[in-house]
Amino acid sequence: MKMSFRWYGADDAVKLEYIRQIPNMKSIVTAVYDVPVGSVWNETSIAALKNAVEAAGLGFDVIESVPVHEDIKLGKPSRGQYIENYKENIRRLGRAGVSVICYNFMPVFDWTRTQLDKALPDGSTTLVYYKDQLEKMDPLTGELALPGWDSSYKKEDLQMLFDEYASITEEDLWANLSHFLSEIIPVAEEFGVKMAIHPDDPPYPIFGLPRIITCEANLDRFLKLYDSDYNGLTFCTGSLGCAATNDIPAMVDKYSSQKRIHFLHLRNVKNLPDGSFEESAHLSDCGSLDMAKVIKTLKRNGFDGYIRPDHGRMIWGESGRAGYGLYDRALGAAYINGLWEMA
Ligand code: DNO
Repeated sequence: MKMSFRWYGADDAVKLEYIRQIPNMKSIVTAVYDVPVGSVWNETSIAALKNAVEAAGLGFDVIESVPVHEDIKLGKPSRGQYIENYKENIRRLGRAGVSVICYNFMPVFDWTRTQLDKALPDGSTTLVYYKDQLEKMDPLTGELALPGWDSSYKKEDLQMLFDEYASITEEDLWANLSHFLSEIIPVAEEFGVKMAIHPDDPPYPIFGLPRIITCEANLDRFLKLYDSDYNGLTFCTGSLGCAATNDIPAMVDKYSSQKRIHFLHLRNVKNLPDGSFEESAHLSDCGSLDMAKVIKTLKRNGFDGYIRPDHGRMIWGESGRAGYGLYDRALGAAYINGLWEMA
């Protein structure tokens, strides 16, 4: 496995120099944020990112994410141009040496939590998803925001998108995803870039919007839509693991032996009886997932893709991007290193 760490670019409070000091750190996971979703990324911005990462002694290998424009997910006639732009981004990133692109196909909202600073008994704070809080949230205010989300939506845009999605069924979303893959995967193959879809988080419809990258049956269906090594997964243990019906070690076993996992997000969650969940420290004992079994399985199956510790709690007085501070993610990386060595 190759250890990696997400970094939000020059204005990230977590400096590349600090990331480099985490033992076994090899690679940076990042993205260009200076153009709107759906546009072609400037080659100068890509080069600047690559230079900064490499100057810090780290690899520029994984992009998270090249976001997919909503018109592609909605299957609108205008999707053609956005798909062309997407292909051009794959070419540009491939030429810059990127080997994995992470993306998702969640309508409108990316990962969703209901509270970002829930205090835990040990004094740390964490991200949580409580069903009763979700029921009180209004997605149309334009005020919901999490790191990595498209923050450009105004109230009016959201209303329009919700109106458009009202007539989109899960089957429509599958058809639109299939069309997207049939267009982009040949380009990914040509440029040596492995595409790695991120599961929906949480893995079920929210706010009445459909979600399909949610469970084993659907991951099987997804991989069959385009049977190529270049059509693979970002396997996120926390996103899939907050549905208690997903058997995470078994799924990791299946997809890593098929060599379809190109990138892993390692995170633990504590599932609550009503289907709510709290993000926990990475250690198995702190949450509901058997992290040791996940790592042993990867090791047994010869996993050689990228892993990153996913969200951390806020500990030791750190403040910053929710889920993306330095300290708890670094502890997560150290824990993963330990499990890997023992495995
Ligand atoms: C959350 C992240 C996601 C992920 C996207 C991929 O912390 O894992 O936002 O980057 O879903 O497109």
